[in-house]
Amino acid sequence: MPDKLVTSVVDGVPVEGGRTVASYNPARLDEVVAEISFAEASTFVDAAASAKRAQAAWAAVPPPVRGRAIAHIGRLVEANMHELAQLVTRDIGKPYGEALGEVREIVDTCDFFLGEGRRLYGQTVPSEMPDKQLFTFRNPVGTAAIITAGNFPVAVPSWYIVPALLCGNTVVWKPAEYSAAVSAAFHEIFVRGGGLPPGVFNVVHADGPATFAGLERALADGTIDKVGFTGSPEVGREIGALTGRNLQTACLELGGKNPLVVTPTADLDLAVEGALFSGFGTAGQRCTSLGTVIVHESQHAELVERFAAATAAAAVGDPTGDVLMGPLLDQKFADRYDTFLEWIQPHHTVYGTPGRITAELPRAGFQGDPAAGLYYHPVIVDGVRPGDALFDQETFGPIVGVTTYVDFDEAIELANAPGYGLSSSIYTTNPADAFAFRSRIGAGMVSINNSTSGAEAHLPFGGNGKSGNGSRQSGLWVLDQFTRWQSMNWDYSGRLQKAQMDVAELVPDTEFRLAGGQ
Ligand code: UN1
Repeated sequence: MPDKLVTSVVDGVPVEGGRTVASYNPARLDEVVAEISFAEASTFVDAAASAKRAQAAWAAVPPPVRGRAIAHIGRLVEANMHELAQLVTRDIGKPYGEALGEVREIVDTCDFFLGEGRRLYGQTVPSEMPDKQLFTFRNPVGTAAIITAGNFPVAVPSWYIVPALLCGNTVVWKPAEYSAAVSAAFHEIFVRGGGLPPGVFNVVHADGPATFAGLERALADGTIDKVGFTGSPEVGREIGALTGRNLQTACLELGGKNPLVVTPTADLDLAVEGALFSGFGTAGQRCTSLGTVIVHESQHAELVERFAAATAAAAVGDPTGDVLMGPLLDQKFADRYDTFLEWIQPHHTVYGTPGRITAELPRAGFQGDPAAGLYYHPVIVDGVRPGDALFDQETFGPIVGVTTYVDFDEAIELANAPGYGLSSSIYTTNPADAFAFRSRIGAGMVSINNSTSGAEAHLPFGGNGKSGNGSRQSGLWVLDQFTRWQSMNWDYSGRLQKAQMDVAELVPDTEFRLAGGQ
């Protein structure tokens, strides 16, 4: 039985919605993790209004005090680390070791931003006129609507919510429908740990259409000033269009078709390890997951043989155990993944069994009961080329393509061809290749001799092309999402000094020349 009904929380008060839906453990489909009360669009509108009302008082709390609130949140997350990680595993089937890493990512984010409360630096800038000083200040944007996916149900929300709060914004968070139980726990820890006043951090559980309708109204009302969204490029475009019509720029973190290039000088064992983790860790459901291995033709046969052997030997099964891969996140993702498997074509060579792990299609060494959950076989599809859907489009799930190249230019062309630009990787022992790859790849993130996934929480995270609109999360760079620069000038000369007009100039001697030969 689920512990409790998960509801939205607006202005510190639980709000039930119009319908209740059960959320299941994808590793044990007979286990209901929580009953979720889904809100109407009007609840989102109310939450935005509540955030708006609370914002001025929150912005008036000195930033170092807000930094202390973030410190306390980080401590409370740490004190609840195992319980929260267990809940991540129950809610979305993420293997426990990875779930623990995900919870640590919240703590890392708090550790970084608690200090930012004592910085949030502005600048003093010299004026072109005497007795006048110029300054810059970072101001909060106002209210932020944060809409997140469920594959990282707590780490990615923390990338938005921690800096948003630290910078003096108030928040309306709309988590993924299928990760509502762990989202509710995250919300409670944040509100309690931070001692956050009502309205500072609201959570709304709603489906996509209700969220979109609510967001549209809140933007028109002027109660939402900033939108952060992590999800698909299709929804990202909609959010981008909606915010653009309201003269806002959203922070958009969308999907990826992340390449991993294996050069002739690569350490193949390392490359295989990286491909295995980034291809099949989180069952291939990270936006940073490996899309296509692009291997030099001289290494192709050896790489594919070792990668296929490593994949066949990988631990798959119950995510409470020590496995590389658990189930897919939710039935919705399993259904969509089935359609990606239809993209396999006769000219492809497939390693592994495309489809669900069942008694008829068993997997040797499976840990647990495959019939209990949404378990799929990891598959490698060799011979993908531009023009194949499998090469061109993101396939959220445990499927990795392989293609070959002849010269370095071709490797770069193939790596950039799908038009995403989130993460990328190259395996090489030649520094010239590493730097050439870095400068020519379109991705926002580049790994050298490391997998495409597993970014650290204080480096800029974000993509280009179909992967986003150039916004960056994490570290100092996300401050530009949640603050606006304000400039101030202060003239204490006692007279009106007009910029560009009352500027004293020194008189340069442009005619002077050194006498030759002296
Ligand atoms: C995502 O899948 O949306 O870099 C984020 C990584 C993780 C975050 C992934 N730290 O793979």
